[in-house]
Amino acid sequence: MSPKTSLAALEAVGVELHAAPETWTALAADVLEGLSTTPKTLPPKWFYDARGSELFDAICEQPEYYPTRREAALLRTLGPALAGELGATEVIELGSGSSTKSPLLLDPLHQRGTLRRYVPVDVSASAMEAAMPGLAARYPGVEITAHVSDFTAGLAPLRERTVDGPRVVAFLGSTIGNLQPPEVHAFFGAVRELLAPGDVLLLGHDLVKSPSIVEPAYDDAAGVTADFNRNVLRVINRELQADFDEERFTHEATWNPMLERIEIRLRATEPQVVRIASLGLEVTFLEGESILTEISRKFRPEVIERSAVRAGLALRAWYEDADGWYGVSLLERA
Ligand code: SAH
Ligand code: AVI
Repeated sequence: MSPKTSLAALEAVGVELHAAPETWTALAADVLEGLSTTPKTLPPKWFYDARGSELFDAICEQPEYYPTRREAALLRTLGPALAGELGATEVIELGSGSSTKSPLLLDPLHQRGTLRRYVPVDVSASAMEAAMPGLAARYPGVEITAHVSDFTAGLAPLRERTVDGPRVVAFLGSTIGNLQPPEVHAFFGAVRELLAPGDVLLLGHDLVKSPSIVEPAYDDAAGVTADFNRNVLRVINRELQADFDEERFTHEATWNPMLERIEIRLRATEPQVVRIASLGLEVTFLEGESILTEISRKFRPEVIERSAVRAGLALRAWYEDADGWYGVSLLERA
């Protein structure tokens, strides 16, 4: 699973690349573990090959998928004040994807003349490759160091500082909602190690609201989210020589009121046996049996604050939109 991103292409636009791309072995281990247990699960990071990253961008355009528009609106309002308050010289963005909202933070920092370095981090080499030339042209003189890596696998390579001044670690899009609580704890702990006094974590989080709004956001009428969900089967077919028939799995997005999260599944329409040749594995599905492919947690302020405090972070500021659909917070090292 080597990234298609070519070092030469990125270097040509002045971007330094650090690649610890996802390996075949990591996918094999996750598939073996996730499909050999009941209930079956797969980690959501495997959605994001080139097609998956494009499908995610298409999800963001769907009328039902409000989080992107809501977060962008908040950042558009907050960006200039945040830039003034933080005066950041460096922005590390975790799960940056195609960096569409990044300019809402980077532009005001650049205009104030403080921005020196931008460090996007994402497992999707293709999203990185597509986004970087535009950003390099937009911010002349700003050092861009792209990391193709898993942000849950430790952030030690990001600790080193090459520019003086305040650092912002941005984690946007409510990607935090795709992490289980123990993963959030580990993630916050790792981010804490990146922060010195004066630095902040800028976190975007979707908030708890009526399932009548949340469920359609994950089951759009055009079927883009369904296609995104099935993409993980295409990734496994390609990388592990499997024979999943995506037509025999339906997309499902249901609100879990106890855990306040959307649960995204692929449900077998009929009994079937899937062969994963590279693993020498046969996976049996009963009719109606599902794979949990993603959770998308929705948050209350106290849940964010409690998780942060447990990991040695403190909530410095909380912002949300007028009807409380989406929030952005600033966290710092306690
Ligand atoms: N921040 C962007 C993209 C969100 S989509 C936005 O707000 O629109 C989630 C992004 O996180 C995708 O680009 C995906 O490739 C990346 N991602 C998911 N799991 C990851 C992981 N474990 N490590 C690094 N990147 C990950
Ligand atoms: C990336 N992440 C925050 C998205 C979400 O809303 O949980 C992924 C997604 N899955 C389906 N639609 C969007």
